[in-house]
Amino acid sequence: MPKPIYVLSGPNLNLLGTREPHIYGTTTLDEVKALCEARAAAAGFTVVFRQSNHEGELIDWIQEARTQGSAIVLNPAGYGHTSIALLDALQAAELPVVECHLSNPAARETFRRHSYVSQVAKGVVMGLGAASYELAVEAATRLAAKA
Ligand code: CA2
Repeated sequence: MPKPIYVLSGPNLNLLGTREPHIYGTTTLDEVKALCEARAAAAGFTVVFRQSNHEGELIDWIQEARTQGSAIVLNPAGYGHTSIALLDALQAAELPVVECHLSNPAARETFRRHSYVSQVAKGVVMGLGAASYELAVEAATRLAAKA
């Protein structure tokens, strides 16, 4: 059995499906988890699916993925626009990284147009709601299978 795909979500994404559905959709994070598990299973992978509102906790999990995981799917949420520390952790992990976003940050405020995470991501999936996660997991399974 290959090592799992780590699917990590950043701050406020625990609110998914309960607030701002016009931007982030109505699917809850638990439902996103089920979609990711199904997509990974179809390719012979499992997922470790976690969300945190805390930058340091996300960094701890990226460090865990470095030895325990085969790829990382990350929705860094607001930290993508601000966190050099997350970028450093991802660089150190030396794993395929797929960045994902529910909304399309490029079509929103200008401050959302820059992502530190994109610098290390093999690919970015954005703007497709919960399907962004599913497609990011699909991409991660392909990258992990080739690595
Ligand atoms: O579109 C995305 O997935 C984002 O990563 C979401 C972040 C935002 O800062 C990024 O620019 C784009 C915000 C996450 C907030 O999550 C909520 C979910 C439901 C209700 C309220 C906030």
